[in-house]
Amino acid sequence: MIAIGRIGLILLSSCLLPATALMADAAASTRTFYVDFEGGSDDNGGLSPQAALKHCPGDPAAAAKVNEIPLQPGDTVLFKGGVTYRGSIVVNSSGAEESPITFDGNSGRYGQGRAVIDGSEIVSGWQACKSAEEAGGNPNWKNIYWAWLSAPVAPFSSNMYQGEKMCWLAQDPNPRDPFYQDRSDGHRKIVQATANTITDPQVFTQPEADAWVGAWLIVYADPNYAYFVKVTAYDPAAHRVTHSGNLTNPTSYAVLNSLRCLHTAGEYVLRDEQGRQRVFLWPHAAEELLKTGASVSRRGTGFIVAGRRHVVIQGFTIQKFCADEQAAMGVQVSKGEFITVRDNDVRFGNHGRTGGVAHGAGIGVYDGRDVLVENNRVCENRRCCGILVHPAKRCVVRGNLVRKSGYVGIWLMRTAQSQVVGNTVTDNHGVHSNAISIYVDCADILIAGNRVSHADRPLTLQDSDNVFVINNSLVSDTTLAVGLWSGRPHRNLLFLNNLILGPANQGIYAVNKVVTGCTFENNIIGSFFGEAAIEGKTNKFRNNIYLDPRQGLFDASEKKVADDKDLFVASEKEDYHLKAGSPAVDAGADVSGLYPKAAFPDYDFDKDLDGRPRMQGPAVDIGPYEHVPGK
Ligand SMILES: [Ca+2]
Ligand SMILES: [Ca+2]
Repeated sequence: MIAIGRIGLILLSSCLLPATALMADAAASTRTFYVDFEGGSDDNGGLSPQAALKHCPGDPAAAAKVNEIPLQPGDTVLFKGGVTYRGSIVVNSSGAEESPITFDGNSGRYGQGRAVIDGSEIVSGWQACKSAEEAGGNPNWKNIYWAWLSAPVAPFSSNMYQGEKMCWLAQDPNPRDPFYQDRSDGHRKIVQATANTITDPQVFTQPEADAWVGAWLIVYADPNYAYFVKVTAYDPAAHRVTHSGNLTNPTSYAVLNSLRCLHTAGEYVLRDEQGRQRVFLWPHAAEELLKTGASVSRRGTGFIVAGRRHVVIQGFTIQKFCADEQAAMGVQVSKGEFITVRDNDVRFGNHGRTGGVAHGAGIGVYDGRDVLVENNRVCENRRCCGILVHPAKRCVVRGNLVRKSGYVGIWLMRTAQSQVVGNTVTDNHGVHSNAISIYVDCADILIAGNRVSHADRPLTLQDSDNVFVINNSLVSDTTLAVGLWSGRPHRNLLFLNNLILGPANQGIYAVNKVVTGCTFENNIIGSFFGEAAIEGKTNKFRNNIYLDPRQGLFDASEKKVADDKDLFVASEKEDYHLKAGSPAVDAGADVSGLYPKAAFPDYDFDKDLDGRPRMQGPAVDIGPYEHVPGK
């Protein structure tokens, strides 16, 4: 029998038995509660599909008697598949060793497909604009529809969607990719500004004193950050707006949330009128809007697991969480122990805060112990991290797909004895967004078997010790592949069998002057570069291949390969497997003695990135993929 307590994460994360087997063992003495948000009622007992509850125990919107149901170790709360549950769930009980409390959104035995936990509410009652005047003079008025909101939402947490199609606060100039609305691409350069004004005779030309009431600005200013500020006054004669910020060295800006910015399908504007709020939208599809409405986010977090132990959350779609001035979270674990978050789709979140640099996350672990975040798909969360762990001990982030996050894909801070393994992180191009970051006093971290592509800065490390980077493909399409940031010295970093490559042969960028006690072996690296070259004496270099012909070699076992076509099957198609005859084949050393097997006994180090046995042919290859002889 699997043991999840003192033996801890070693067995938990090895996942020898699925959770259903755990539940089956305990089933005789435990219960299944059925939740059907569409067909259930809080007057029911919940213990059969016919007597399903509407709300889950722990939802603040549930009837008092539902929230008084004490969930017990071994209980399962089964949500009806295919049903959209509009609510937030605060897990209010703990399971026990071998008997977790399980929240299940896709058991296959109740409803069809996944249950959806949704942070939004539908806005209906849409009407077509009947004149330009009704649309604030907008020449596109024939495409614009409007509706009253039942309660106000803040512009940056409104997070409007038409079904699965994202809408965004109207912006001028139009953002290049509205998902990354806070990027400065296409912003206007600031010519004249103070800490709280912008003067622009090209843009602020309207004679009406109320021309920019309700508008917001995204302003880039020191320290290289996007600030969201509200327009508070407008002086037509001076072509100047005053805003709520107090900014140093503003460099570029965009205007938002004005009908003057509404130029394209997907954009919307929120206006306060007569004590109510009206939304104007140029819909993706007008017929669909009139039939099914659009959604705005009303809740900030899907599942909150605070101070609980032995809880499993699995099989859900968790979407559209965003609230005013809150860090958005699909799943938030705080002060939780022995928590598993598995096989969920966490998507369409957005971050509601306008100030500060704190961001939300699809899945956030705060002060967690023995937490497993496994096989989730965390996708399209704006201004959010994919998976944020800060701080934690024995946290395993494994097998997740993290795609299109607005901020860092997977971020560990103040975390120890933890793993980031077997994840795919891609399409990660937000402001200051690295794909995987290990920062602020992390220690004993395994980064292995991850595939990062189409990302700014696939891996960045700062102020952390004993970080083991093994068998990863870390490819950037924009910039450096690995950043060793400044701070205290980097100590005992181990890089084995990685591909570390950015455009123009960028590789590992070292800001820090002191990188010491580190080992780089069997890697394919674009080059080392940066403000402080890593030096060869206090670090060990063996059997690395560099693609930059200017790269100096640290050790006689290393080589330069000027053309990546000699190494890979088809790098132009992003196929970085080694081709037959590649100088990387059988050119590595056996580094198995360096693997941190004692610290991570459940990880199989003897496989390459494809899961094949590491040793093929007479010797180990360089890079993450072992070439199969004869192929
Ligand atoms: Ca626009
Ligand atoms: Ca080989």
